Amino acid sequence: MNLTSNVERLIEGFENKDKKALARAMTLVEEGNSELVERIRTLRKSVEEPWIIGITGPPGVGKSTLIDKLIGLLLMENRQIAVFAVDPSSKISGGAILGDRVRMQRYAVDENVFIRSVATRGAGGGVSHHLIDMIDMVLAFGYDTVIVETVGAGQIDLDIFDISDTTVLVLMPEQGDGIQTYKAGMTEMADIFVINKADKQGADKIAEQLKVMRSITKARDEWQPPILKVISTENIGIDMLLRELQRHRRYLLSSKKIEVKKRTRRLMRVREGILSRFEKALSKALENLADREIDDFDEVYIEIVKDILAEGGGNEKQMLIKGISHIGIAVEKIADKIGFYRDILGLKVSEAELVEAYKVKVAFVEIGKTRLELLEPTSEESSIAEFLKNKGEGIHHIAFDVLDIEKAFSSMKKAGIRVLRDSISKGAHGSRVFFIHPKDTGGILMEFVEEVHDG
Ligand SMILES: Nc1nc2c(ncn2[C@@H]2O[C@H](COP(=O)(O)OP(=O)(O)O)[C@@H](O)[C@H]2O)c(=O)[nH]1
Ligand SMILES: [Mg+2]
Repeated sequence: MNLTSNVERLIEGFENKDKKALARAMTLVEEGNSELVERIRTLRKSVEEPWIIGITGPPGVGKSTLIDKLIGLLLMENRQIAVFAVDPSSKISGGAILGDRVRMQRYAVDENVFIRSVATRGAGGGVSHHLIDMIDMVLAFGYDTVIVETVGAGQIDLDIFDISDTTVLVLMPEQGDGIQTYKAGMTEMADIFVINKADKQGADKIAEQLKVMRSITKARDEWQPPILKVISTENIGIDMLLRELQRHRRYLLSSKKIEVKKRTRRLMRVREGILSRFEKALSKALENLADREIDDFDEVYIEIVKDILAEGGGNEKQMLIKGISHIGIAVEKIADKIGFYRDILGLKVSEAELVEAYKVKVAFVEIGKTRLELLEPTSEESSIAEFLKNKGEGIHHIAFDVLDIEKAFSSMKKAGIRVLRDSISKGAHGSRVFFIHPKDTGGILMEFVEEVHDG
């Protein structure tokens, strides 16, 4: 399935409010298909004033229970809610997601609620990147309220303050030595404090500690984070939480701080997008160079940059050309040439195979990431036979590897470039190809190939 129709299908699904399309988009995000996400992002208008709420805190304090109750209230306000539970990588809370699912699942079938867990990867994460893309997908789908549940550990939980408009830090009584031991920075950054499990002893003690902390770190701030006592299991205090969330949102809107939030998110999206592309390209480059001694880091760097540019800087003019797929060479007899390429140059040469449609036999010679395609005519009517008759052996065509053959084809047509056969046709191994006339290229017949995409 090629990219264009994939995107079209997904967007159609989004328009029809088909949750399956959204789930598919999520999977693509997790697989790192940033191209597709970018296309959806540009093609589909997203909710204009989304509300993004972060709920963070140590495992077991009752975040999921609280979110479940909050969903109930938000639904009464006609909000469309997407919830992301970030699966913590920490051992302590293993299995938390299953619990989250159970606790929130009564809403899983509600069409106004979408619940999804987000897996954290190993070190280096990439969670934030996926999360931002996932949030964009639900906003494009039409959800206007996003709740992100994260555990207070690791990078993602600091990022949550950048991702969310409002961040709620959930704590509970009997939390060891109190808030001092809690991850530095988190208490200072929260917009609202919730002391959940207020049915247990010690809630007031934590509230006092938070007040002291607030008077020290927030003395000059316009927004004084409220400290709320809540019993999520009994639905006590959730309405108060909703009111404070709304008050904070009004504060963001009236103080124009919402613009700062949006800007931070925009920059974060760029940073994460670049980082994730960079990481992908880096591992690919390292893999390609694995068998060699690498002294020249510039070489790796150039590989990476080339790869990133080819992977779709989205530049229309570049036609999403990834590189040279192969160079076609017309020969009288493949068998006569194998000795040179294989034995003298030491390159790998594939078995010759028949391509009926073009009345040729082809053998590929591998050279790094690209190949030579030796072409031998099997009939007098073959265009290769004609080529040999007119010009003798030599370079017959150059083939570019493109990401989106339809886009390449239509831009050629639009530019008035002469396209042979005037349609895209089937090439080897399920690929799709078209050719343009040598007159427009400087005397070389040019082929465009899109390899098969999965999905
Ligand atoms: N006593 C009491 N238990 C609660 C309260 N809220 C949640 N719990 C319980 O705390 C446990 C962990 O809740 P959960 O929502 O999974 O916490 P999370 O890990 O922060 O998402 C569950 O057994 C809940 O039933 C509360 O207000 N009071
Ligand atoms: Mg949870």
